[in-house]
Amino acid sequence: MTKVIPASELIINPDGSIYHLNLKPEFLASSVITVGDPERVAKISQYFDHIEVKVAKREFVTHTGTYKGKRLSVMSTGMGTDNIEIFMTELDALVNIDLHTRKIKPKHTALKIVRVGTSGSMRKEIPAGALVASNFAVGLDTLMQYYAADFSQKELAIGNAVQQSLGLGFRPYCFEGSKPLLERLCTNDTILGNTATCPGFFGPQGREVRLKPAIPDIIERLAAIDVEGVQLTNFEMETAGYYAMGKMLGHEVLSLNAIVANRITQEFVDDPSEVVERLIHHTLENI
Ligand code: R1P
Ligand code: URA
Repeated sequence: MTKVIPASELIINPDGSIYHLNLKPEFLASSVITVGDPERVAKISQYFDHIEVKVAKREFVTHTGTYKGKRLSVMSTGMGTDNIEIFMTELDALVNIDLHTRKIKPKHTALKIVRVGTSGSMRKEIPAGALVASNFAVGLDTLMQYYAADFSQKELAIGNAVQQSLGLGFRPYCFEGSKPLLERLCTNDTILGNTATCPGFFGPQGREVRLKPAIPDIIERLAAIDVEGVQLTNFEMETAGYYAMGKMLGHEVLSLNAIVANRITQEFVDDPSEVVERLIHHTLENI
């Protein structure tokens, strides 16, 4: 007998929508494009043939419609893996939990989820303006201290190498993205990379404004790691959380990065909207 999930553990709003995302199951497409910035949702859905649903609550904005006849949802998450934990759990509940009986459905549904986000390059040869698909992602945050997950030998080795290199008191978690999505979305105009997901934009990515980062050479230390040919290429703040939650919940997830800054050459793109727009078209055409 599957257990009934109590109201305190999975909160449903009075109208039957899920607590933070404010969505009912019928509002969600099985292919989902995710973005950090709520304003980026409309920048993607403007290309839809038509929009059937628009819902917003907190940083979670959803537009569902069709692009060239294919049903898609575009959703914003805000910044950070703590948001991704909420986002992925509720997204999964929309398809894998019967919200009326509060029981796990006997048949699992796997969603396709593609992140379209901005990112900073830690490699001279990956310039601002490039598009990077994340093969592996390493989370420097502590989200996975609170979940039990299975790691491959390679994922464990990468996590260990990062822990050793940064001298952290916990092992960063590493997961691989979806191979089928990578095959479709990592095309000639996309660089295959591996992403460091950080619990902040400034100190945790080695940026010094008024405060000195505790690991000032974090870029050099991360860039020097090589585990069976896996080298880290870029910084952002969500990908490892997506890959961890996606793997544990059984969804296909891929993160695509529009590189807006190069941390080695210290360049920033003249027009961030241009590279993001290129990534949006790339994603809509290939998802
Ligand atoms: C920081 O500026 C934000 O940009 C990146 C980081 O992951 C972080 O969320 O992604 P988005 O452009 O999707 O927000
Ligand atoms: N997002 C990040 O998290 N870091 C960058 O350098 C650029 C975008």
